[in-house]
Amino acid sequence: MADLFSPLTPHKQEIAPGLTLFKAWVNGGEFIHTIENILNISPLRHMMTPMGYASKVAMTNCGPFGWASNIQGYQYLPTDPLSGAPWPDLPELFSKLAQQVAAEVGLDNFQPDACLINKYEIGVGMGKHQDRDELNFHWPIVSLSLGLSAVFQVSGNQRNGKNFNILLEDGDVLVIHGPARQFFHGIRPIKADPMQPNLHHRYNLTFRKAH
Ligand code: MD6
Ligand code: FE
Repeated sequence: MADLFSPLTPHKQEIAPGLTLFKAWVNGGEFIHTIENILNISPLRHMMTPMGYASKVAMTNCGPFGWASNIQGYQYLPTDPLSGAPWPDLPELFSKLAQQVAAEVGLDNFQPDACLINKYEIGVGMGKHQDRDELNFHWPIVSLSLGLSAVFQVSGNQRNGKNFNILLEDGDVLVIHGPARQFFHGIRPIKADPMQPNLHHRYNLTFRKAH
């Protein structure tokens, strides 16, 4: 009950139907060690896009499937193309968080089988896209932000629709499901934070059910 009056009490905001933000939901620091263990097995890399250039965001995966991009397109793969070995295991810390947050929006038994790890350096953003490589859009995408803040721009069902900006800060979790599941969204180039000059990047983890 001591938490009741704490300004740090986590909170939940429904931004639009199917788009729910959980502010300061986790202690970001608790995730960093686990991420570093994954990166030691499947390092971050700049994947080729179908447009023929290397993505500015560095990416890797953990879990039974990993999202991969190459000149031919996007797909979920059971193995890391760099090593030929399975992607690192999905840590229980990750699957528990994803399942708990999905349950908060009324989706019970969400069992993610893929976690895409994105790393952004200062000045790097991500273009507008939809996430539509998963088999069943009933399942949400649960997204965790760590480190530097980002502006997440969402424009509904149209790539060029009116943008709505959502600030994603360290420890925030965003869930996209239902009528928002295929909304177009992107990330504005990440800015340095003068209050945290030793912070040089942002991680985003997205928990998905690929198959
Ligand atoms: C990012 N996130 O936050 C990129 N996609 O760096 C996404 O592209 C995303 O946060 C689907 C659902 C939630 C997301
Ligand atoms: Fe996305």
